[in-house]
Amino acid sequence: MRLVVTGGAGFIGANFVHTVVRQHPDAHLTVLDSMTYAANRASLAGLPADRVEVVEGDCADPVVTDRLVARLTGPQDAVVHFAAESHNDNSLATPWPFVHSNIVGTYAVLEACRSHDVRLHHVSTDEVYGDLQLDDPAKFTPETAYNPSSPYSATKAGADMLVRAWVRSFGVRATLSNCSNNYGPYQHVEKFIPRQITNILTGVRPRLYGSGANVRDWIHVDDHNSAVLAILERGEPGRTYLIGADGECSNLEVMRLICELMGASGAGSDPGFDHVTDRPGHDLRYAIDASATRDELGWQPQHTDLREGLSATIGWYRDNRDWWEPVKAQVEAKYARTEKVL
Ligand code: NAD
Ligand code: TDX
Repeated sequence: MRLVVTGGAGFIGANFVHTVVRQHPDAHLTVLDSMTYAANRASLAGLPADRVEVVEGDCADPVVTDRLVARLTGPQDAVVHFAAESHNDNSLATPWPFVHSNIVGTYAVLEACRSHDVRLHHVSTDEVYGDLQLDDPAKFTPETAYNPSSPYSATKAGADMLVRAWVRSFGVRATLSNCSNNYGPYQHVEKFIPRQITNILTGVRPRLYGSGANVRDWIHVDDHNSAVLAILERGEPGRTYLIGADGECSNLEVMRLICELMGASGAGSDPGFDHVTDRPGHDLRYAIDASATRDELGWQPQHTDLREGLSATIGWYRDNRDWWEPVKAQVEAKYARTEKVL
């Protein structure tokens, strides 16, 4: 099996590459990554060079993408498309890279798969569905109407629409998945959970947007990737699969848990963290109904205890300071330009 993994030097893509190398001794992977600020070559360190090839290139560049996709000629070969600009806060400051990578990039990947009749799995997000009220009994399903809020989620929604159109109009053999918030090793320190862990490790107070009432549906990255593998193996081209692990938690609850696990809960009336300026247009709640994916593919998440998953993730950031320390100060300086303690 040969796979082209776009965005394979980012958080979820790198974890995917490690998982495939471990679980599929027959697999050869080509990582296509433009090595933006979000990529880290160290995330792919130690992998066997004869099984993992790393190509630095833009998936929106039709020449490079077509050249790599053309090599996928076997029945199990596929493109797994993780590459994207992925951070909502950045999309509010500078939307263009999101349009380029998420929409133009997906277009180029689709055209290459169409030209060479190659199977594609497109990795997307629950954010395309917009947000839910806190007391809404409904969760997102594959039938929920798209209603994206931010430039990030709008460009992911646009990419999903391109994939669906290429399936219907050109018969491209593509599956889609929309997953909830991931956490785990190798996640960039700009994101909520690693930001708070590394703040505590560097003596900076953790930062909670607004009141912290917003709810995210957390899933361990390994569970996301096991679902992607199940879709590659057993998914039906043309179908959309929702991936989630029933991990709904408010940001305030996650923050308190991180502080407790790291012995940084503050004292007296001080909770140990600061409430800061809220994100403009901040989505209130995401929640995934993954029952169809579970029933049809026989997939089950394995890491459903958030306390356990967070403890292991904290341990990873403690043990891998070399991986995140070089970019930490720069990320905090960027946040400090707009963030005010409430
Ligand atoms: P990330 O930002 O950590 O990694 C993205 C990677 O894509 C980086 O290595 C970056 O260099 C690369 N990239 C960006 N533009 C590129 C381009 N034009 N050409 C080639 N490479 C490019 O993101 P992530 O959190 O690993 O997310 C991966 C995918 O999963 C994205 O499509 C994202 O929308 C989706 N997703 C993420 C989450 C989450 O919680 N992180 C949840 C659901 C879905
Ligand atoms: O310092 C922070 N404080 C805080 O309260 C940061 C960085 C975030 N937050 C809040 C905002 C969100 O409600 O925490 C929540 C999670 O924030 P992010 O980690 O930025 O994730 P989110 O915006 O929910 O999007 C993530 O999940 C869906 C990924 O970044 C997306 O790529 C994915 O599609």
